[in-house]
Amino acid sequence: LGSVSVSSFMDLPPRPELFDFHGISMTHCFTDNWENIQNFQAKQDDILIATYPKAGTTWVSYMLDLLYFGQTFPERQISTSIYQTVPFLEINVPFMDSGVVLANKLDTSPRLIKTHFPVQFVPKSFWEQNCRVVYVARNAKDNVVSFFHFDRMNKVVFGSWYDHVNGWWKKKQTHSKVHYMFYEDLIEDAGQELDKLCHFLDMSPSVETKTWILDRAQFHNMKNNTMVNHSVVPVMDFEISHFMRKGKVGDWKNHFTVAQNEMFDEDYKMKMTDSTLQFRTEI
Ligand code: PPS
Repeated sequence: LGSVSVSSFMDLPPRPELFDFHGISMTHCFTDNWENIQNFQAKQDDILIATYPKAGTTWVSYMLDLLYFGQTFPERQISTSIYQTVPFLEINVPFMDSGVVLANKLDTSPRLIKTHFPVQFVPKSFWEQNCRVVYVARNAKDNVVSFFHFDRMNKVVFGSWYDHVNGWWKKKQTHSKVHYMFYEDLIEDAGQELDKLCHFLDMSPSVETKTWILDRAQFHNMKNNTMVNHSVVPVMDFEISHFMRKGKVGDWKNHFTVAQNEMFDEDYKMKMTDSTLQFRTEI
């Protein structure tokens, strides 16, 4: 990735078309490598970071990377981008190694692997190996705003937010190794969320280490860190929008009109009738 210059924007293919893939709207970048993805061999200690796009994937991925490797491989933090340290399993685009290739190249233990797949698309070896999964969810209003801005510079789709957050929520009820987190909780008290994460992972880092992780993973520090701020990705035009854009709860209020908000609430209520999931749209 690092070798691709921004000037190669001009050579990039047009934005991919959406199509129905097993009932989910997808683009070919995430389905072309389907067989290799489905045959991916997970290892017992792999950690899968699963999210609907724009819910806090990079934030939690980076926290996990710092937690496991921040102290032991400090050079990794300054020389290796998050695409390599936490490969995006289903990605398959011409200008870089596929997510499967990158994940298979990882020689760390554990391997940290990112996916945006709805739960039913996850390769079965992750369940067979009883891997830990960290799922991050974000309230629909802020998620859609973040998605909207990202979509102005790139395209990423993984079907309905409703199906995604509820599908993974259901999985959590039957699979003890799914840790379900909320973006809003992270914003409110990242320290507490890190403690819960450590408990789930059976880790007990020192107070100093946790303070260090929390500092490195603050929004403004990540925004200025080229290894995690996605500035090396040639398909993202930061003149249009930034990847580390605002990092807030409640930005939807700057985007939704009163009428849109009412319509949204009505539709939300209908779609979430059967769900026990509770989100906060402000804190
Ligand atoms: S992606 O493309 O799906 O992997 O994007 P993802 O990382 O899931 O989500 C990007 C949004 O997360 C915000 N973000 C953060 N917020 C607060 N603190 C920290 N440290 C942080 N890191 C990433 C990022 O700014 C995007 O949200 P918006 O609302 O667009 O700012």
